[in-house]
Amino acid sequence: MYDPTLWPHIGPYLQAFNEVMENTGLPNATVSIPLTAVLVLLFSWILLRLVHRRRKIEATIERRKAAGEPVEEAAAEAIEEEPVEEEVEAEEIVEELEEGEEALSDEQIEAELAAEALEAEAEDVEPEPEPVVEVVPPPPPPPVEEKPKLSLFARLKQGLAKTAGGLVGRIDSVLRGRKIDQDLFDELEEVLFTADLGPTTADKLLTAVQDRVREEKIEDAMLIHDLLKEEMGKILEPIAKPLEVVDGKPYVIMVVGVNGVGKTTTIGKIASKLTHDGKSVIMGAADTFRAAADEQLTIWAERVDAEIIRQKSGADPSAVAYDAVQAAVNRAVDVVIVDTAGRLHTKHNLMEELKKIKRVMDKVHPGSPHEVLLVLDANTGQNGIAQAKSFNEALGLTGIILTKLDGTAKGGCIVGISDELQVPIRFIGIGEQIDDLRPFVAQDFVNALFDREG
Ligand SMILES: Nc1nc2c(ncn2[C@@H]2O[C@H](COP(=O)(O)OP(=O)(O)OP(=O)(O)O)[C@@H](O)[C@H]2O)c(=O)[nH]1
Ligand SMILES: [Mg+2]
Repeated sequence: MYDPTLWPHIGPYLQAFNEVMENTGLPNATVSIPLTAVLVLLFSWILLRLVHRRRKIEATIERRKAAGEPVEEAAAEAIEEEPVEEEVEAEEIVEELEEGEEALSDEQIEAELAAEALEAEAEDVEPEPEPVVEVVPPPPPPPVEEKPKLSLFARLKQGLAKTAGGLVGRIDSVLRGRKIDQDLFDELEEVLFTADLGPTTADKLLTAVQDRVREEKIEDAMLIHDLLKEEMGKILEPIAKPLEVVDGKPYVIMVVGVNGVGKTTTIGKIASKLTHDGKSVIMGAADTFRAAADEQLTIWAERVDAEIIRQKSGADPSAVAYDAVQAAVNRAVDVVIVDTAGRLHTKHNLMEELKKIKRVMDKVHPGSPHEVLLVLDANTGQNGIAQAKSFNEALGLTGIILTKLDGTAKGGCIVGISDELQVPIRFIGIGEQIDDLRPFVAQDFVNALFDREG
């Protein structure tokens, strides 16, 4: 109600206003005027904030475009800071600008794609990557695995899934309910020839099985499953020989293979085993070709407490190998492991480069390298046989390491490789972690390959 002592000067106007308000059922002027004023101030403040934020986002986007950086991050930055209503606005502004303004140049797009690829790669191996500040970040060793690991047998089985599914399943379906005759052997031959074993080994296996069926007068066709398993074990047994580092002062190991098979990771794993056994290790970063390859190896060296010898990117890999072996000789280091750039086994010049690296090592430390290890990706299947043959012809392999047997792979190819080349299998890689390298045990491998369960 109107109080004349409280509002002496504007009394008549307020009284009239009050009467109108009372008639409409709204609060009297003593309440409504301050309330209106507060509301007007509040709306003005929100409006000012929105305009201010919009300007800030536009300025950020302009700055990023000028620097050739992705504009989405500007929106993301803005969105992170903004309350929910403003997220929509930030996204709209980016869309408007992307649509309405002139497109980025090809160079800028290419630069962005390259940066994106590198970021994706970094995210792949590191769950919480640092903000990307380098143009070419090294692929770091994978983070320490937290989830419980499968048993070695389970991982082997998983790794052989493609071979086993294609081979053992088909063998059983050929054998089931059949009498042993030439037709059955013809069908078995077909199955073995199309498996990852390779034709020569398949032929050898079949002949051995036929001989035993005849000699042992076997009549139950299902027993052929066990015969094949035993014969495969016989092929693998002699070449299951783990790496033995003898006193070479230094003992020199050269690691080769095609791109991305796991050479550098495997070197890290081997070095870890060796330093754990109390051996001193020098790593030679002779992959001077791939950007940041030496950084990748450096991370492993730090992790396993090994020393690293490296030169600038693009340097002659033989020179790095020379330095590494020489340093190890001078300092009486136990083992040198030389990493090399991945290369296709069909590229003549690149294979010649490997021969040169090998020759140089022999010059510094006669008789070295003591081990030339070929790393093979188990997913390669039969192409692994071709790779192994080429690298063996060029370098004279002393051992093979079969990696990525933990994934769905085609590890059965190792039977063919072993049979045709007679090169020992030193290790199998069953994961990305530092301790995911195991000696190759022929019987475990065959059991996993022929396991019918699950
Ligand atoms: N699952 C699994 N991944 C592996 C294994 N060994 C290596 N890797 C992964 O394979 C990828 C390539 O490994 P690298 O060690 O960089 O391969 P590389 O042969 O040195 O590659 P280049 O030097 O580029 O030729 C990485 O992501 C490794 O973590 C393994 O046994 N199992
Ligand atoms: Mg490498």
